[in-house]
Amino acid sequence: MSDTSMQTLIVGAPSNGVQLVTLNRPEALNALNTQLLGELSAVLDAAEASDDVRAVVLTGSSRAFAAGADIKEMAERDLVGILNDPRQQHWQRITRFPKPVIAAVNGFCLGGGCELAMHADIIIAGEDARFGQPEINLGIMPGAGGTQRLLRAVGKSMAMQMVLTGDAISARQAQQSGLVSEITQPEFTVERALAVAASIARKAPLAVRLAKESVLKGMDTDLASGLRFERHAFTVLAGTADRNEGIAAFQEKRKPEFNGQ
Ligand code: DAK
Repeated sequence: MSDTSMQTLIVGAPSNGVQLVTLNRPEALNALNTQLLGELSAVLDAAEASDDVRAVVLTGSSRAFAAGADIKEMAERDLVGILNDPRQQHWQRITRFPKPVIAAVNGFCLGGGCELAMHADIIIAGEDARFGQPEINLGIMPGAGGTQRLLRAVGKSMAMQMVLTGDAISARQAQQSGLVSEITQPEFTVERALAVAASIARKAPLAVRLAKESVLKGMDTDLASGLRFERHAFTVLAGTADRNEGIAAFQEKRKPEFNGQ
């Protein structure tokens, strides 16, 4: 199967369990307009339903992962328009996606773009990437989870500095503060993200799903509740065929063949 072109995305055919999704609005540095978010939602709907997709890599261009929400579109929305904003639903869809998502970030990763990257489970960045929440310069503030996810990713002082000054940080600073897990040369960012995604795609899908859910649970609950969730998730996996297969394969000194059961 070949790549599918939507109007604002290029959607790769799943390969080795990994689907590559490329934001494609070069004229606006991949600014996230309603159409792009709607198309991304539709792609994630299909990816969730497909057994061929076990992980998603989300990327932009070498110049920009995404330079934020589309400011020109935002300018047309008044208070009522914001309350009824259809983009809220699309952000919810992205938040609820249960399979692993890896963001491969080069260039500008700003505002809603940085928030989108933070919806991913892992961020791999090119060394020229710039991460920022510049909304304050427009007289607004982050609205797609930036104040909360950035705080959890980089801690209070760095989050405050980024949100209150609007100044961007480098890929190196982002890695030092925990926002990014790996830095690559820009031309290898997508390749590296695909390799990490392929490694995850070879694991038992139910274990991956519950492990992702457990880590995310830990971001918004106390330790005791998080540990309780982990124990339940761990126990559920004891009833899966893939767990039996993983243990049998280890004992028989062969590679496991997981089938998501
Ligand atoms: N929106 C629309 N167009 C954009 C854009 C954006 N965010 N960023 C860049 N562009 C367009 C530029 O207008 C320009 O188009 P033309 O004017 O040529 O037609 C083209 O992309 C190239 O940009 P530049 O000419 O400006 O390129 P430079 O290299 O000189 O500068 C830059 C690159 C990234 C530094 C600059 O473009 C820039 O500062 N862009 C704006 C960055 C920004 O402020 N981002 C935050 C936007 S506010 C919410 C969810 C999300 C949000 C809010 C609510 N809810 C669910 C409630 C998010 C808000 C935001 O992200």
